[in-house]
Amino acid sequence: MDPGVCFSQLLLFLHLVTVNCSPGALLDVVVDRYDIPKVCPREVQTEDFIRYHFNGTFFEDGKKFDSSYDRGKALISQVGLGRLITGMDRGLQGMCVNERRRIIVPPHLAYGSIGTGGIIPPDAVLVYDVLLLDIWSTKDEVEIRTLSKPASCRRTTEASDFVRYRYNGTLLSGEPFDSSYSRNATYDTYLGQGDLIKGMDEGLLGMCVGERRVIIVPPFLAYGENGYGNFIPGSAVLVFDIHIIDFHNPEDPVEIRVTHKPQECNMTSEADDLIQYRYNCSLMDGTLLYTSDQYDSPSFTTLGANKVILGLEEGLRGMCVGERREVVVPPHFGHGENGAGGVPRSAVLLFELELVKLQKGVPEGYMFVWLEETPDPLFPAMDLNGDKQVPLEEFALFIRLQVQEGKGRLRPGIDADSIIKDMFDNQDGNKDGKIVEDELTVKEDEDTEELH
Ligand SMILES: [Ca+2]
Ligand SMILES: [Ca+2]
Repeated sequence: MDPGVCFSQLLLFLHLVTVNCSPGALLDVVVDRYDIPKVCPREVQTEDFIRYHFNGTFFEDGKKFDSSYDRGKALISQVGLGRLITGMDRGLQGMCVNERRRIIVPPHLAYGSIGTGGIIPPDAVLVYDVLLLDIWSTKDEVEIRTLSKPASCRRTTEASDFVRYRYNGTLLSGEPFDSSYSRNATYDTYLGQGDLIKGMDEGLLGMCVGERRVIIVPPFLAYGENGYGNFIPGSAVLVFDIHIIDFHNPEDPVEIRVTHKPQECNMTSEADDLIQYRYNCSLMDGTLLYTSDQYDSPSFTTLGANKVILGLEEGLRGMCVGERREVVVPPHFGHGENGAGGVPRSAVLLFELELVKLQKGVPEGYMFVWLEETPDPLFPAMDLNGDKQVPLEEFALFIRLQVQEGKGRLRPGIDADSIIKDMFDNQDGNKDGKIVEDELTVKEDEDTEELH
């Protein structure tokens, strides 16, 4: 016998010294919990399944008779029901995951006075050094521990939502098996449609955007007895540390929250208007993707001209100058499943908008519209000095008068002089620099839109 063992046990377990140094007299197992983790949320009980490593040696000479390390695989067993030798059924009770303990088993609680063929001699006292890796019971359910939850939560995840989250996946022992952080991309999936292991389909329900929780999944709701790949052993409990980045439902509309409405609001933006607006575009976790502040002046767009994503278009409509909004755009009204630029695939976007300027527009294809009845007949109205001809200068004066008096509107965002010149050229059929009544009549019939 190694006197060192006896000596150390003498120091640690004075009351056991006699039996330890005379193992033949052991009446029960002797358990030395020489490495207990600080946190032990669960202790082994009868009927629990465990996964563990062990080295088995003879007490007498310290020689090894078995080792899970040599087998290259941890052992799985159920405790307390006679599947193990009685000494182990007793000695494993109360053990924590990551605990290391030494269990000394007298022969009557091991292989008795007979031993086992060639491996364990008769009356052998056995020493098991055990490291517990995993523990679960058939009665276990998915366990959820909330780490942080945002103060406000518009709604929570439900089945059929599409959710994007980051996660660390570890075994109960803390050993990592997978992490979205290592891939620098979110994990994206539908919920409640069997795309995930059962435990995750359940554990991810009821979460807010930005929420963090730990989801502990027993093996029968995870990868079962077979495990998965090289990293998830058979019958392993899985621990997922989850951070929800965003989620949406394919049925979700664009969500508009007005955060500031000016007292005076008698004109709102609509299709064809030329608007100028400030924006911040962020992911739901607050990551700023784009902002109009990066440019010298706020952005311009013509509503209805298909210049911005559908969700932003919708969010910019019906605004008055000075109004501010928060607009949540699900990916089907944004950049879709493929993302774009800095926008990740299937990302929900949050726009903070402010309408800076609003110029009422004209329909697509028009340069000028009448806001009141078209003068009829038109030519005498245009011919301001009554000399039966309308040169460019007179035409321009006429059009500008209509705009000034609120009777007509030029297309915004384009130099007025060049629009008026275009309009004039369209009417001046023979290109002699003046419009006469006949030209206008003909043009009116075939190309009314230009002056209508
Ligand atoms: Ca004239
Ligand atoms: Ca002419």
